Formats: sequence, structure tokens, C-alpha cells
Amino acid sequence: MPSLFRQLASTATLCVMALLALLSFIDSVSWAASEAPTQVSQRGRDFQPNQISIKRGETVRIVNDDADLLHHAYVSSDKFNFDSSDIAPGGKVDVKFPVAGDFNVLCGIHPKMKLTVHVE
Ligand SMILES: [Cu+2]
Repeated sequence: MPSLFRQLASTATLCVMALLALLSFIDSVSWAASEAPTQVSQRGRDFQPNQISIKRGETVRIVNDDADLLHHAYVSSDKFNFDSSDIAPGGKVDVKFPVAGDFNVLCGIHPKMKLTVHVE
């Protein structure tokens, strides 16, 4: 029965296409979720780099790479505030920037440390 065979073949083709679409959707979702944060180092009493540009909703990971210094990171603005509390040597903190604008990330322990984050 060729017509039944054709029907089965087209049903199978549709199933395969649906499965492929589902897999590519799952793949794109997991890629978006696992997007690595922009990393900034606290080293030599400085943020390195000290100027970055990200998109709204993205995360900046601040890592204290000074072996013997305590650091800190905070944002104080009318749009967005953040306070990490102390960051021990080797410690890290993730800061998510939910709104667009230009923000200064400062260290409460070393007043000369400044990171400028431009959020598109
Ligand atoms: Cu510091």
C-alpha cells in the first residue's frame, strides 16, 4: 500500500523535523543561560580593566586577585545600588546591572579604585 507508506514516511519526517527544532531551541536556551560574565580583576589596588561596556541585564564578575588585600565593591547611584561587603583575597562577587547607564563601581577600602561600567 504505497499511500499508507507515504503517509507514514511524511509523519516520520515531521517528527524528525519537530525533534530537530526542539533540540536547537534547547541548545539556544542553554547557551544564553551559560553566557560567561564579564570578568574584572582587583589587582594592585586597581580594577583591571577599569572601564568596561556591557548590555543591560548582564553580569560582571569581580575577582579579588590581590593575595594579601581585602577589597570591596559598591555602586551608589539613583538608578541602581549594590554593596558586595568585604571580598577576601581570592574571593569573587557577581554584580548584575539591570538598568542602562554609566555606573562607577568603587572599593570602600581603597577610595582611588574605580571601575566604570557602561550599560547599553
Ligand atoms: Cu580595594
